[in-house]
Amino acid sequence: MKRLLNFIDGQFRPPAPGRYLPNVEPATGRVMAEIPESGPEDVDAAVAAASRAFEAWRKTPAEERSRLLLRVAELIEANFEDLARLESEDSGKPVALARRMDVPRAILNFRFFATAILHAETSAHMTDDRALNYTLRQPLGVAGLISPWNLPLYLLTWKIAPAIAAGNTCVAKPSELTPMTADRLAALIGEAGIPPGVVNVVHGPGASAGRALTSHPKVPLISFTGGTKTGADVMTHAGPLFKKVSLELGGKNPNLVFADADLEQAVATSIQSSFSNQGEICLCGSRLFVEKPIYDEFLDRFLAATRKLRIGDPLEPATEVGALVSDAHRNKVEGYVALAREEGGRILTGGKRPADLPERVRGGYFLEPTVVAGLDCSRRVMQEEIFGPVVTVTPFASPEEAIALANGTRYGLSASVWTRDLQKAHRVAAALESGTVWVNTWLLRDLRVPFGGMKESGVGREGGFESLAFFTEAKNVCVKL
Ligand code: TXE
Repeated sequence: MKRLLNFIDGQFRPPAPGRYLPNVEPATGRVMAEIPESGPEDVDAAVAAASRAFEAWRKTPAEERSRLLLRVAELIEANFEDLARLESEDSGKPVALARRMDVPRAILNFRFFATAILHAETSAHMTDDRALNYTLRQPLGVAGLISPWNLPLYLLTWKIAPAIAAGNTCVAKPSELTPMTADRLAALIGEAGIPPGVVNVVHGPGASAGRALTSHPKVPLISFTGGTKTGADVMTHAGPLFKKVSLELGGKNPNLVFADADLEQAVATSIQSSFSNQGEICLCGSRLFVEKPIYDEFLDRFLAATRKLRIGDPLEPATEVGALVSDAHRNKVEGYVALAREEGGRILTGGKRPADLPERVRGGYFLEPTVVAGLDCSRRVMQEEIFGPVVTVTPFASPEEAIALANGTRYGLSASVWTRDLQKAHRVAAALESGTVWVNTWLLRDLRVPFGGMKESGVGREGGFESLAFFTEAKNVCVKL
């Protein structure tokens, strides 16, 4: 069986405690690899390597850093199929989705930041004829990068690429549930010629390896994507050390369908936004609100399309819904389905483990796409992030009511609005408490735009120059004239 190692100072090394954790393939329930159960000693070694590498890396010309990052993108492209398959096996997601989204985006992340640094500008402020101020943007040192299991390679590269493009070195801690593509990426980074110590990967549980990173005094910035509760723990440890912190957390995203929407498009895209990646995307629209005049028709079409989704072996190219990431996570999601019934909701479709799965995946963590109606918006099922293939549907009577319902949670990550009325679209978009609002679309991402959440969905923004700003320190130089 494959045994993963940490990647420290350009070499694969066993963890200091010598202990390993099983890594399970969610579609089968079988152990597919072992991963290091790293602790503070391993994080210390990685931070020391990253600190040593920093002085030379920060002085490496942008053109050279860019060339090396582009080389990583080429190598990911050359290993496209392997990475897509590995991501699917490791996370339970359909391989078709990994091919369409995860791997292309990993390539783009490296290309985007490799070229962005060639176009970076800085600002100057003249203080009348008395002084010239200019802003230096300098890397901070060792960046701590903690990523989740839902989009493993996609989100890890979204952090590594801007961090090192800006001249920092890093220690990355991928999710212990999905370590496989991070391990492969580490090898490709070495092969690309990125100097030893610039990128280090430490595997292991959040409570040991993750926390060792957030509380490490020599790691001045942390970029974290994961659950809101974990985000609070990151803040608790990073706060007293005054680290720069960026948190991308959970969502309970509203999807508002007005009566004048293009119904066919709204239904087709809402199926995607509800069930893509088994609902395990922080941007999934898990609360669907539909204006009363079209509620019945929308629901009929939406339920018919939900029932048609092909659930099965993630490695089959035609599969649209794969397995949830773990047994524990499926239990959590099933707990919410039971809670929906207790809270007075009606399960219109789904809610069960699928029957008749192919032989290979009978032991996997599958759950049918599930639609729940009839819940009051104050109920827990409508307030808490479920992060599975479960969507609620609720009718509304006016734009004001839709906005109030949409904003009525602790979260504020993203929202979708479906309408053909341009003015209404702009008005509603402005009123939504949400880091991103999509109008007549979902998950259309331009890497230049600011990305992040309001309220308990996060702190800070990444994306484009916002990422480069996060991964650098702005220094004002004031010269008297
Ligand atoms: O994620 P965790 P979990 C949500 C979703 C899910 C819930 C819990 O609702 O059901 O969070 O998921 C590392 N210090 N999202 O518990 O724990 C961990 O090892 C430092 C939303 O699986 O947040 C992993 O690398 N690090 C989300 C990363 O944090 C710690 C994606 C995320 O894991 C740590 C995932 C600690 N104390 C879950 N504890 C999104 N917004 O995309 C854990 N980690």
